[in-house]
Amino acid sequence: TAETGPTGLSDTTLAARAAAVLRDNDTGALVTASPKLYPHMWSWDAAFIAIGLAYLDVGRALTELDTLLSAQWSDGMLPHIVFTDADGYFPGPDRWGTDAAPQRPSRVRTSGICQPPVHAIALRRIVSIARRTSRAEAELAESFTARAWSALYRWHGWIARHRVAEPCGLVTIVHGWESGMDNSPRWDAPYARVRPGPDLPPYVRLDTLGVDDPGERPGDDEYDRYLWLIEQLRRVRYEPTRVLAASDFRVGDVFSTALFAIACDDLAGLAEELALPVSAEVAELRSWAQRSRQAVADAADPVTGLAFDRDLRSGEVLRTTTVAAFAPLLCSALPESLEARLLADLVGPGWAGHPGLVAAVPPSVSPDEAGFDPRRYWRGPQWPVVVWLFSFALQRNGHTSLARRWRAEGLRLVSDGAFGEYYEPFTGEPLGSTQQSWTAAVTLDWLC
Ligand code: 9YW
Repeated sequence: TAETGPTGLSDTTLAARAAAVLRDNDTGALVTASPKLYPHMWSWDAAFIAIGLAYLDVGRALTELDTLLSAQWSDGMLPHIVFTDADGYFPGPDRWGTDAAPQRPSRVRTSGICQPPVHAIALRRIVSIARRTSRAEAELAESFTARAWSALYRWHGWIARHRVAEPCGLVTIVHGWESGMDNSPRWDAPYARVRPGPDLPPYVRLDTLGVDDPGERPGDDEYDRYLWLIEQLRRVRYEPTRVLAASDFRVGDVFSTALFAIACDDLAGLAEELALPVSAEVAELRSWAQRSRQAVADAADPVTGLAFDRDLRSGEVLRTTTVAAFAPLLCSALPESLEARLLADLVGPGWAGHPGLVAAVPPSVSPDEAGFDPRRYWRGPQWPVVVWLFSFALQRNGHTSLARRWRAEGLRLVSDGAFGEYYEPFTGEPLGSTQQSWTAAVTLDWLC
């Protein structure tokens, strides 16, 4: 189209550049999360990347999911990183020590934890993109779904069996990395209780070398804790029945719980659409969805609707407000009037409507919060992929004009064509990595 974004790039040029990012980061079987900083496959990135790829080539999108599924552990877990042979990222497979875990996949090396379960959401989106594209691509996507469905069901079953906390029903994470929001202030209190032991093996960080300013990344103290948790998990060989007790970090994550709810419904929905002979499994998925939605509702403040994580070691409700506290909006967990109030808060001056934002989309932390840091990772910057999740969910849940507005504002955020990992909210400067694959992928979804 002839439309142009704020920096003058036409939609067509922006889409072409986004496609080029995915092509340039493509190793053949997987698209790396970014060229320099993250030269491997990350689990939830792969799901978003597959959606973007579907606009270019449905078959290639399905390959992306296939690559991730071929790294599935025998117990059902989808690992958070599937390693390529590239150097340059720490902690690599040796530090994870997953070779000693009997459940690991035999042909690829992976990390030993997981990330938010957005894969069924992606697959359902890809099927619908394929149906709009051509009959041949629709058939390809549908037959892939029939083949891959049980692997995704096993992944969801692993979460339901090993990671749903009693009695609150929240999805449990044993490392901040499992939330995908590594150094979010959500995790400050639980991380304060993680005390790295003297036997933490020494290490050298590589992530700070890949960015212009180390201040855009988590601090060294935080990294010590991240590495200490890996040490604890590795010592129990990532055995799912032992990691909960082994980890000093055990938290019920509202955002992952909301995503699990919609992913369970999407996986069930796919089976129904394709009439797969899995009715007992579909009933289970619906009950996991229901349980998770209820857990998010229970975690919500009855007056504001904001939902809070829970530290499962101390029992404490973690009343730190970040963008994740709006999780009820993702999965329609709340009664209508409370949802309206929560939504008004998210579009209001504390969040997406904050005066001075370059793009009117929610930052990871409100600029009004004491610890807001506009440049540091999950502590303030805007993340296109999070904006995508909210605009996608709002669209589905009937808030179509707001969804359209956030799509337009999301495009404003990425309109410079750098495809930043995250953005400084008041200047629009891309931070962290550039040419970040999932940013390119959500851009394609917004444009196409
Ligand atoms: C790291 C790849 C990953 C994302 C995470 C994000 C970051 C990796 O990058 O973590 O080593 O810090 O926090 O959500 O999947 O894009």
